[in-house]
Formats: sequence, structure tokens, C-alpha cells
Amino acid sequence: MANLDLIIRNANVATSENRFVCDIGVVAGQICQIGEINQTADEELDATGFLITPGGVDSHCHVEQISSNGIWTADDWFSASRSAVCGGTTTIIPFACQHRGQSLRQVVNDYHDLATPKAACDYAFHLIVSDPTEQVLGQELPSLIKAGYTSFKIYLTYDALKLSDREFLDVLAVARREGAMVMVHAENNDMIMWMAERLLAAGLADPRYHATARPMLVEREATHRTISMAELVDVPVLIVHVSGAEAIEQIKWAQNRGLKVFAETCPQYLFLTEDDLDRPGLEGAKYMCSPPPRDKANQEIVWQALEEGVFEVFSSDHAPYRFDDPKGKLAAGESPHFKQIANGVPGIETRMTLLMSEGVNKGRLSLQEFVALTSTNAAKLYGLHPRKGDITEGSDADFILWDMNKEVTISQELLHDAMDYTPYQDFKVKGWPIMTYLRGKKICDSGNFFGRAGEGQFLECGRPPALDLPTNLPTRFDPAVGKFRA
Ligand code: DUC
Ligand code: ZN
Ligand code: ZN
Repeated sequence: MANLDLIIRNANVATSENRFVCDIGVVAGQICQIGEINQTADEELDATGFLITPGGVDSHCHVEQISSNGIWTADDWFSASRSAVCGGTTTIIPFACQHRGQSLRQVVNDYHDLATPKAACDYAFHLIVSDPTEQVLGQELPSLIKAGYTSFKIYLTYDALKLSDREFLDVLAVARREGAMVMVHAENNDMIMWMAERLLAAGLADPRYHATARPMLVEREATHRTISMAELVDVPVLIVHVSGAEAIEQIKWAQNRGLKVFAETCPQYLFLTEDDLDRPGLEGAKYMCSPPPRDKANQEIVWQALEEGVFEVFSSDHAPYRFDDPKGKLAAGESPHFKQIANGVPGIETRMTLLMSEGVNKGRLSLQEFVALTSTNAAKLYGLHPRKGDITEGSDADFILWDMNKEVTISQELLHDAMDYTPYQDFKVKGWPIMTYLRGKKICDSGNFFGRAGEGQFLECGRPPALDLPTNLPTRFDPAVGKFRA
């Protein structure tokens, strides 16, 4: 008699720690047995020939988010989650983004209203705090943290979103006291604005000048400032979308001093360069994101930092704006200057295959490192592990079945988002996610999507474990609680 829902037989599994061959038994969406299974199930799959890894956790993506200049991302919750699962990602952590004057609680409710009917994969939220009023710091953040929103992003650039250093410290102190991780977009706003004004005054308005306005030192300065702020309050921070050498130097310096500094990088810093912004006409707009892609030498340094373990997570920073669309990159008209073009590139579906192909299949990363970077570490960092990011008894039955030898030329037609381009058009990859299972249900097979809008579940995040690292305050006075320590 069948008593399990699903058995995957002859599973060749890679987790962030192990490799093993086993049968995997699933009941009610969770892994209930790993080993040799002598029972039967309603559904059985012989996985011979595939590699199985945990479903991806993409901890940085923007879904149905309105930018401060009023442009919506192209993907809604349905198309973004469909695209995620077809690329092997079963959990996403987008942002509930507060704009100034808004109640953070109301913002979170509004994002839930968008996500609940449409999400086809599981999801949690990070908060974006752009208006840390007394109400936000004293009431909304503490109660949201208790309700499972245990990470927030703050910006040091963009006039409409950026926090002053004092506001940044206030947010860090709340994170320490209440138990949350802070993610930081580290670029110096005044330097960027000052450069941009001068470029535009000189008539230099094409997409490529977006990169000129944001040289690496702009990121280096803000990265160092972030590290110092976090050190003062003794709270873990994660520096998002790190683009190259100078920021990496700062992060390594902090990590070598034992500071609680984590870092993320993204495909655009491994596979795109500043030269892409210089493509003919306005084509360069397709590659505009912040920080901008750098050069080949910096790509190599990002690779080395991935190999050395400087980065905790490899996220997509999926921020999709269509190109040939009056509501997309060119919303400001047919000849916008670079400051008027929405920042961001899509990548939620291509993230895992790109790293599998160029990292694992080319021998730069081990399979364990790949799984850690694309799934397990994000689940751990944001309090979702072991439910997500692992293949172990009790975890959700989220898997990817990979054909490690399949060669694919990426093209927009293969993808499942709502975009009209991919920055990775014509890239050749080896290693492709063939099947994706979400909580024991096959939701993608060979590019065919079988999921349903609304079947994704909201995940409350737990206390980030990094908060429990040993105390390391620079003075005996603890500024987060306003007392001298004993
Ligand atoms: N920051 C992001 O995190 N994503 C897209 C653009 C940006 O500036
Ligand atoms: Zn950012
Ligand atoms: Zn982002």
C-alpha cells in the first residue's frame, strides 16, 4: 500500500556539506526519509542520471516594486515566481519597500495583498526602511521583526531612499536590540550626484556615463562607512551587490578583524562589464544597474572572492524593467539621460545555471560551495534554515534535478519572466535545471511550468543566527541599549 506521497529513487544529492546517493521520501511536502526506502508512494521518480540540489533561495530580488521615480518592475508575483522556479529557485525574498511618509506596517500589508494570490513559489520579505520615524523605529520595526520580517535593507544612495548616517545608526541599533539583519546598498550619494551633475553639464548623458558617475571608490567609501557604523553598534550587516576589488578589499579587512560583516554578489558582476553600457544607441540601458558592472579584472577578483569564501550569498538582484516599453527603461522618453533610466537587470531564472556552468562545471567552485552560495547560506542568514536550503529529514521537499551535461544557449524565448530581453542573451551554459520540486510537487519540467498562482507560501523568518555571535563592542558603553556593560 502506498504510504508516502513521493519517492525519488537513486538520488545523487549534493548539499552544502555532503554528497550522497539515496532515496528521498516525501510526505505532506516535507522530506520524511533519506536512505534506502522499502515502501511505495503515490508518485515515484527514478533520478538516475540527474544531480539533485536543494531548491534555490534567491535572497535579493525586486518583485512588483515601484521605484522612487514611479516605475514598476515588469514582473508581478506570478511571472517572477514562475521564472524563479523554472530556473531552480523555490524560495524568494523580495522587498517590501517603504517610501517616505508611508507606514511600514501598511507597506507590508500592501505587498502581501500583491503576493498572496499570485506567488507560485515560497517567499519571505525583507523590509526597505527609507523613513525611520519614531513610530517606525519604536513600534513598527519591533513588531514586524517579531512577526517574521527579520531583515531590512537600507540605502546610502538615491535621494528618495537614502538614510543619513545618524538614521543608519538608529536602524542598526533597532536591529541589535530587536534581532534583525541589516542589508546595505553601499554607494556614496553625494559623490554620485556631484559627478552626474558635471557629466550632464558637459553633455555626457548616454547610458555608459552611469558607470562614470559611480566609480568604484564611491562604493569603497560607503562600504567602509557601513563597516564602521556596524562596528560601533556591534551588529551584523550584509553588504549587497558587491561589484569588485575595492569593496572586496574593505570587506576582507573587516572580516579579518573579526567584524560581523557579510557580503553578497550577483551574476552581473561576474558576467557583464562596463563596456556593455556602451552598446550602440540606448542598448546600454539594458545593462544599467547599481553599482554598475566593472571590468574583466574586477570580474576575476569577484570570482576569487567567491572561491575564498568572502561572499556568503550569490543572489540575482532581479530588478526587471523592459526595454522596448514606455513603462520600462525608457519611461522618460526616447532620449533620456542616464539619471532618468531605471536601474536594474533581470536574472532570477538565469542565476543558478550561470554559476553552475561557469563556477562548478569549469572547476572554480565545488558543488558544496555552489549549494551554499545559491541556497543554504541565504536560508541560514535570514532564519529560514533548515526548513529551506537543505535536503535533510524535516526540510521542505524543494529540489532541483540538474542535467550537468546539458548545453544551452540562453535566450529570452526560453525564459519565463515578463521581460523583453535578458542581459545573458546568447551566453552558452553547461548544466541546466531540468525539474524543480516545491514541497514535493513537480512545478517545472523541461521548461514547462506546472505551478499555480497562489500556491506559494509566506515564510516567517526566524532570528538571524549572526546576531548571536560573541559581543564585540568597541567601547564598554553599549549604544544600542544605552548602558555600560558590566
Ligand atoms: N539596488 C538594488 O538593490 N537593485 C536594483 C538597483 C539598485 O540600485
Ligand atoms: Zn541596492
Ligand atoms: Zn536590489
